[in-house]
Amino acid sequence: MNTSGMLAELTVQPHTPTLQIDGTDLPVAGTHKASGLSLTLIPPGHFMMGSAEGEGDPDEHPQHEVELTRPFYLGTNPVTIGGWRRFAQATAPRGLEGVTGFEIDGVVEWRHDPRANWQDPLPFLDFQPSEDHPVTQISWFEAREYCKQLGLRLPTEAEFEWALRGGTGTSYWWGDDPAEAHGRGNYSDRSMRARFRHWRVDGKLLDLPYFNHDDGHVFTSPVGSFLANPFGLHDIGGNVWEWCEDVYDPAAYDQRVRDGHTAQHNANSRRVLRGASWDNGPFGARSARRYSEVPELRLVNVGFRVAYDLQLT
Ligand SMILES: [Ca+2]
Ligand SMILES: [Ca+2]
Repeated sequence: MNTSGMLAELTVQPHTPTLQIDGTDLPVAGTHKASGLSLTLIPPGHFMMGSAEGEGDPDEHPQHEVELTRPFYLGTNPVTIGGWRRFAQATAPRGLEGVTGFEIDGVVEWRHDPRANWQDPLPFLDFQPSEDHPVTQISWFEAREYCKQLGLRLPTEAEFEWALRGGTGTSYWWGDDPAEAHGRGNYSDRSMRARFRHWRVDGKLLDLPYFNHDDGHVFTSPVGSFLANPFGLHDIGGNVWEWCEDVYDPAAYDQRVRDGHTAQHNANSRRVLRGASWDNGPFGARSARRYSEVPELRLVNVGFRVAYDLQLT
């Protein structure tokens, strides 16, 4: 089948390998013309979404089979500060209020900091990321607007877990051993532990969870600094949590919706975040881990990556 029509919005380098899906040869990678983003082909398939009994958080149960019937493309990396800057200069994305910063007394404590924004994501600690770091301090509304204006969309929660797992059924895309996280993503590590000994959850001080190696980054890192997962995606685990299209429903898995898509939008509902960030230790970094925030919130550990649908005719 001639794929030139359905791939008209992508630039594909000569000799790019292809994957045959339903009799069509699809390039495994391309560049989305309107956004300049690198995209990676995600094949259709089925997988067990969530965690087996006795593992993980309550909202990861029951584990259930999800089938994704169509291929799609996903951003090879999260959208960067440079990518967002090009968009922001061309349009004026509007979000709602809501940002956070850090307290520096040796405790990771989330608190509102009105100075924080995508250009200066962590002013309290004077963290100044370069243009190739993932953009953060972007609300769900802003991420969605970016996608809409560029002919893209946010991935669903099920698509994200499928893409993050990359065909694996283990705790992490590289297996079950946290010790093998080294080189595979930017998580809470020894460098973060050296800076913050504790974190605060619901007012309680706890030991900071961390991976027992040094990945070299306390906060965000340039995208693509670590190994890609089996589907060829960078930073899908670690670096930043990533907004998904779905409303967060802790009981969604009870419905066992076969294509994984959950509740309808409702303006104030929490939205799903997936894929863990620089502040997550071994438990938070698991492939099945679900997190959520209200859609107007901007956070220094939250960004997004885009999905692109083939223009099937
Ligand atoms: Ca780190
Ligand atoms: Ca991530």
